Amino acid sequence: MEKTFIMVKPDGVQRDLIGQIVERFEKKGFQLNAAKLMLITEELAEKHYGEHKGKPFFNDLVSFITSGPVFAMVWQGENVIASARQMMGKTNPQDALPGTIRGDFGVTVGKNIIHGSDSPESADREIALFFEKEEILSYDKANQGWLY
Ligand code: RTP
Ligand code: MG
Repeated sequence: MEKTFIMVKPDGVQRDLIGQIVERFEKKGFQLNAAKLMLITEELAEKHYGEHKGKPFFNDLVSFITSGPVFAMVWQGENVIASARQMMGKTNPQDALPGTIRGDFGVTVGKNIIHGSDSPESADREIALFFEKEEILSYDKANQGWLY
């Protein structure tokens, strides 16, 4: 089953949006496979955002993403990578539609609340950067006898 890496960025954590963001993915119907509150080291930030090295916003991006706790997650489901990107909205919250996470909660491009992998290759790479294999749990949601 397709998996993606989703992260509530430091601004989303500071603004107490973890619960609402998790709820949107749960209500959509995706399955949470892994989650942790953590600090990103500079080394991890530079690996995670390696594709942006050399761009004018790179240093600000690294200092922002390492500035406080993030909430890192793995979610799974059919087409979850593209679907999550739609739920997040455009990179710049000014362009993100109402109803999307960035459209509803964000204002500036540098503080846009949430990260989500942009392709299957990015998802594999990012999940491996943030989680050990044993931390990722897929499970059967079939009735196990205690749902009434
Ligand atoms: P992300 O990787 O954080 O999920 O965001 P994204 O795919 O929508 O956007 P991306 O192009 O990968 O950019 C990574 C993050 O860099 C910041 N950014 N600032 N013009 C700017 O000042 C600018 N452009 C990008 C954003 O915070 C973006 O999320
Ligand atoms: Mg990106």
